[in-house]
Amino acid sequence: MATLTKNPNVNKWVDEMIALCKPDKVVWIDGSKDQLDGLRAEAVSTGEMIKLNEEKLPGCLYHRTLPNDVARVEDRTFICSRKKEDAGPTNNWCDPKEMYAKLTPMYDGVMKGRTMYIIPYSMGPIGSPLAKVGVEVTDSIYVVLNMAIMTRMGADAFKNLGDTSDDFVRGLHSKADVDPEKRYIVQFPEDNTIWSINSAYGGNVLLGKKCFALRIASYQGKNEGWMAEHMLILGIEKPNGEIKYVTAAFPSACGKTNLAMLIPPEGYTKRGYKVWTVGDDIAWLKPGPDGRLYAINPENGFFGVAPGTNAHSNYNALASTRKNTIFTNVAINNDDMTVWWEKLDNNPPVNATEWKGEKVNGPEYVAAGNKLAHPNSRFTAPAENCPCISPEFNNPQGVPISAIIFGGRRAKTAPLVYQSFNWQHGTFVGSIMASETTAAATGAVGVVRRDPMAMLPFCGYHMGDYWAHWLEMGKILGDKAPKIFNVNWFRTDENGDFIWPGYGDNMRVLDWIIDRCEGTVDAVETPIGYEPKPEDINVEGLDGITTETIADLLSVDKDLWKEEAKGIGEFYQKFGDKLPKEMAKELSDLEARLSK
Ligand code: GTP
Ligand code: SPV
Ligand code: MN
Repeated sequence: MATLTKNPNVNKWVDEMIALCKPDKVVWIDGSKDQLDGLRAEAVSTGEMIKLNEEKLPGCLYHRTLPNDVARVEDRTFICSRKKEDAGPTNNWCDPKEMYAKLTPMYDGVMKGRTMYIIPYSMGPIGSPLAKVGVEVTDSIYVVLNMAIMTRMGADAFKNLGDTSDDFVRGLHSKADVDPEKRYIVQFPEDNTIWSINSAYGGNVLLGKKCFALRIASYQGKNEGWMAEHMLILGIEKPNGEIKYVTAAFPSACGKTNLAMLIPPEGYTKRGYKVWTVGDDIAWLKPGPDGRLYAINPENGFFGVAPGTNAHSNYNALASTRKNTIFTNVAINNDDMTVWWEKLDNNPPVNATEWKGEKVNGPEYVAAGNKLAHPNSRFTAPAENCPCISPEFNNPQGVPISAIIFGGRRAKTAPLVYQSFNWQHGTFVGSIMASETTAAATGAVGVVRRDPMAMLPFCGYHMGDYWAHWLEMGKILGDKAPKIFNVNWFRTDENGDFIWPGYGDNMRVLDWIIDRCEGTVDAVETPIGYEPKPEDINVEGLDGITTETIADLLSVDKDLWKEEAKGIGEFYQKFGDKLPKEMAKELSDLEARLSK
């Protein structure tokens, strides 16, 4: 099949990949409806995908991955910079020559008997000065159909690249035998190259997402003066019609999709507040012509966590999944070919197929303590389906950011919300983030670990250099820099239950954050930062949450924080002389304030 571009750099690289993988057939993905319909039909005919109820879930497909292939694999993810110190202490590293030598034989002939799909795509709106082009070759129709939702995919992406540029990210993916022992997710930042093999799941194989838009892009951003971050982007429309945009970085499965699509409590909607979603997972940020920081969402869809999503917790996410969506590893209701997952409602289907493919009686299966859907089961939904998608979603210039919010799952230490003293202190606040691990990556769940800026698994270079880049960006932005905050929706009581209601009620915290950005509300200075006066968090209409509860949620336990500071000191030691001196100073200042 003829190439879709005259660009010799693309064609040469594609020829090399064909020569390496030796597919029986090569298909260039032009993005046309006919072509995608054909691929959907093919995937359904081979059983790779299952067609869902056309009346209830029009255009929706189901896919099940192997039980050993259900999440990102951090221990098999590598940053192969030429120098080890450029990958830093938080990444797995291997010499690129060695890694190419190890993987090349694994790709040699891997697509014999298979078709190679060549996927051109744009991360960011086509034509945006912030957008970047990628090409992914893959032997998986599932990848093609997901990329069709998650990116601006097809021939148009090449328009953005032009006929001569070499500035595209080369992504090679083969599911191979889906052998977990031979699974590798490898970034070569200096080569604009990603090689992924032996997985067929989400973040491991949709190479535009974590591999490109975070790992490679964070490295590009450092060199080119911008930032690639694991952040949602949302707009808060106020009663006067003005919209303020904020970004928020929370670790995987810690609430980005939920916050990005929140529906404010009734007291707010009645007054005319509304939230608009620009992005739910990744933000690319760059100073604009007016000196403010602007953000685009490089993605075109949502790869969201299914369990926990329901009409009450996240109405807009659920609505986004009602057509043209791919469901991965949820349960099927065989009576009507619809989907189910934990907490969708209280009625697991009787005639169910659980996520591994076994037919079970849903209520009995759940009562026995099993899960019908995998905890990291996901939906891939087009952004245009989202009822609250921002009118600025496709704005090539992005949206101006007023506040950056960090947060994670902390049962005790972190208060509901606090504001950093300034950008440098805010960078420190991001760097000391810690959170309980979730099902989004393989490994133990619920263990507290440091996850700076929610980028631990996604920073494509030395984390010390990354913090230095943050500090540098702060200097460039000066007094136009967004204000930096930290939130925690996950403090628990003595029974281990969450105290804060979360979800839509998080609007009450955003409200204070916006007021702080506008300078219309006072704050209390604490050793860790500025906190609200408890009475400045609106609790109107909340059941069982009073200003006293807020005071409790805002309490800072100095002894716990002294322990925390010790832990931060130990963590910082890993970075050696790459730790910016500003960060060491912020830590000693914190310690001094705690001892006062
Ligand atoms: P990734 O897509 O993995 O990057 O995750 P994410 O940050 O977008 O996470 P998501 O919004 O999908 O939330 C994951 C889990 O956190 C779900 O089980 C939610 O129900 C839960 N969650 C989200 N927001 C809140 C909240 O405000 N309070 C509580 N208690 N749980 C929440
Ligand atoms: C995450 O794990 O942060 C995700 C899902 O957003 S994945 O695309 O699999 O990385
Ligand atoms: Mn994510």
